[in-house]
Amino acid sequence: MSLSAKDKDTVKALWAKISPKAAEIGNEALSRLFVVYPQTKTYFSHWSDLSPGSAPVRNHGKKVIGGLGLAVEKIDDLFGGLLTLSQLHAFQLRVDPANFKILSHCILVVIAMLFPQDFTPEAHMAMDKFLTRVALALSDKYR
Ligand code: HNI
Repeated sequence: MSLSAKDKDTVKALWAKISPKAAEIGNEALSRLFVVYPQTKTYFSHWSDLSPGSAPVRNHGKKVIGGLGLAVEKIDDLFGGLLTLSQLHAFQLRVDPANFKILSHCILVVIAMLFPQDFTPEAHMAMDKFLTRVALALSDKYR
């Protein structure tokens, strides 16, 4: 299931609209991840505070959305563009790839919540496909 030219255009247009709020999106998505799916907290047990909106949650939220911004830039070559991040998540962090789907879900929920007008069914589908491809690229180095 690759991204069509139209999917890519839709993702880029949505991203241009929402990326000014990257910090808020990241904070909301990670805050929800830890509350709704507390099993995901195991990877972050070295942090001082995992509660919604805490400093480490905000800080890391920015990084994750920055990673997504990179993915939008590299949308024509996600596997190459996300190689370093894939190696990090596979070899160092050893994040179970099932978690990518869970985080993607939280990101979609947050975009829908913050940008209801822009989150059309078409934008929803394109973003869902994009996040699925990003997860696949991030899992590429697992085996
Ligand atoms: Ni992820 C670090 C991007 C999903 C657990 N992650 C990062 C960094 C980026 C990033 C960027 C910082 C790298 C650096 O410092 O060089 N992560 C992404 C993206 C996704 C994602 C784009 C999916 C959309 N990461 C996940 C998921 C988990 C996860 C689903 C686990 C539930 N990531 C981590 C952990 C770190 C991390 C753990 C290190 C954090 C720290 O501070 O120790």
